[in-house]
Amino acid sequence: MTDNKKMWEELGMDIQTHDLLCEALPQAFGDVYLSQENRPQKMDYFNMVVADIHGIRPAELIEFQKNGGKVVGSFCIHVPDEVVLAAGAIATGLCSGSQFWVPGGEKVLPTATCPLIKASLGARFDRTCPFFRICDLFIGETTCDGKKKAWEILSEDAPMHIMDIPQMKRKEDFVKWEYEIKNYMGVLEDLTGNTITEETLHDAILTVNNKRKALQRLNEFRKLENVPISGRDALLIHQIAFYDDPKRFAQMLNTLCDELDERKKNNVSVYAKGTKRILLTGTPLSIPNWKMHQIIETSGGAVVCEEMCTGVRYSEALVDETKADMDSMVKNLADRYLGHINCACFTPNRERIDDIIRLVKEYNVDGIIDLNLKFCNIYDTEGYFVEKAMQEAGIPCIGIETDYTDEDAEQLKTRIGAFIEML
Ligand code: BJ8
Repeated sequence: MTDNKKMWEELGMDIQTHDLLCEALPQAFGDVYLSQENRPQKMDYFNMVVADIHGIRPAELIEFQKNGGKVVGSFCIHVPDEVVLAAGAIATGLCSGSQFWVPGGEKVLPTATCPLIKASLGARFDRTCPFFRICDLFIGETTCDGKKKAWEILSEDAPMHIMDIPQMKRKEDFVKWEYEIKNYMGVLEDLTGNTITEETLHDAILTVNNKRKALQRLNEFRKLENVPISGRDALLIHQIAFYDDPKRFAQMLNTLCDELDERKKNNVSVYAKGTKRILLTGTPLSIPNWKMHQIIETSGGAVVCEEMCTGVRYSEALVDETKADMDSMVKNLADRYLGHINCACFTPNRERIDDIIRLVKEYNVDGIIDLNLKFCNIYDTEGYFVEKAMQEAGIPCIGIETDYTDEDAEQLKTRIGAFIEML
């Protein structure tokens, strides 16, 4: 801890305020995670990462920078990590999931902005998150209006590059996204002084694919009748995927999956028989936002799948692994990063609805919770189609809107408990 303090001071953080966060996190983690019964032993690694989330990984990033390395932070799964790795830099996620940072964001943003955006800006402006101090470059994207405008404010304080994501998926939009990726590659080459080669890009594609394959392997276990790992633990792993070293992460997750294989052989389940299987869809759940999973899983439900960016939207599709010339590999990246992410920022976005229906079958889901972060207009509006399609398909579905506070926890418990009861 003393070493961490020194590091945080050197990063120019507001130590006093940050201490308040450090005090609150272990309690929250204990309540949601350590209170679970029969957790896989190999969750130890992920527990350790969270226990020292502002210590271990930031220290690694700083060490990397001391040797001339650059760290690039991003806020959206449309931004391809592969090109960051190919340029010899480290990519890290930056989306913030704690109410702790929201008031700081509200100093510069309208209150009617989603908590994810407010928390992200608050973490930077309040100087209470080491990741937001460390990054050499911040990558924004033009997905939703809230983010677009927030990046302009963030750029007053932080070095930013913005990727202009198309809002449709026509042929010309893919061409445009290829252009954006190439442009991004140039920015990274300038930042790092390294040239992205066919070799480094191909290696990076394999590295990120391997991380996604490990997540896919994890999610396969969640399709079983006897689910050997809780939704809470699976969520935590997906959240850590955005921060951790990708090779180490894949290795540690595969080790956990070996343990889950054993559990599968022995028909071990972390849930009692008859627990209702829930699919969560909607806006992302950034670390440490564990609220919904905690409520569902202490109200007679099991979260078996997240159709979310902190879920299968991140892990399902792979980039074509064929080693090819630069243009072809960039095209493959564009295909994956535009074609296979069904964010509500697209119009139309029928593929997301199709995905939900497919996932319901694959994960043998009893009911769907369509989750919206307060003030996220695009997901809220798209909820119309989600609920309509589920009604047509005869799949029970409930729409929930919430934020990062605990103020509505009791009310949510009542609503979710009643929903699960009627499944
Ligand atoms: S690909 S979901 S990570 S944009 S919740 S900030 S949309 S107002 S986070 Fe997202 Fe990329 Fe889409 Fe995924 Fe805006 Fe909505 Fe807030 Fe959101």
